Amino acid sequence: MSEIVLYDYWRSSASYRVRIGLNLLSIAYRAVPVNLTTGAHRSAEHVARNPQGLVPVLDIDGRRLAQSLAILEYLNETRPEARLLPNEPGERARLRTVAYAIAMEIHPVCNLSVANHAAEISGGGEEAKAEWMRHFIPAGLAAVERLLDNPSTGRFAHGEAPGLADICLIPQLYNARRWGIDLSEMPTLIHIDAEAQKLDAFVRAHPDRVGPPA
Ligand SMILES: N[C@@H](CCC(=O)N[C@@H](CS)C(=O)NCC(=O)O)C(=O)O
Repeated sequence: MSEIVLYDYWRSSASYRVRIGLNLLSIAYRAVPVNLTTGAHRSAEHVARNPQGLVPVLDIDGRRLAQSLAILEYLNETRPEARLLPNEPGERARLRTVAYAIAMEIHPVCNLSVANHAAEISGGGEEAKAEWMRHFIPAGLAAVERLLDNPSTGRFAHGEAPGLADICLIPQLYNARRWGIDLSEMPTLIHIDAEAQKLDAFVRAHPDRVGPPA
């Protein structure tokens, strides 16, 4: 079997998602850091891996995959033991709604390259960037809190075991805290975060555990 290699960056939310997914499925991998702060993701070497110049990229099963949700769905579909989404179609759609609300709505708007550009063209510098984050992240997460107000939500977004929605949520909460966003009005999100932090798969994927590139 070919070696599984994850090209990632410690503070990248999308990479953090894939680290959690791999850990939950007990898939061992070698991490290769791509330093976003030095522009390594725009190097010819990395653009050859992913024409978008983004992390994560995963080499697995003789394939090279990008886009965290595509990677997670691939793992879910190819590993028989994987239960990242429930079987019932309505519940699957509900959990995908939560995952997409984070990964396709909050995250792209608050990607550092987007926020940096907004700060640059507004001339507002670091304060404009922080204001941008404080504008978009709480509104997005407040909607996720309401989406999770559902009888099927338990310790996690779907019952007692973590899945795709939680994998997207936990890195977004880490990111929100980095920007000093007040989550106190979001008890369900705080509760799920606390439950996730009890699990080794989430603890080992945490940016503080991974640390910056040497
Ligand atoms: N939708 C992509 C997002 C990937 C992404 O935006 N990655 C960020 C780090 S979280 C990145 O590589 N940023 C570099 C840049 O924006 O130049 C995914 O889910 O994989």
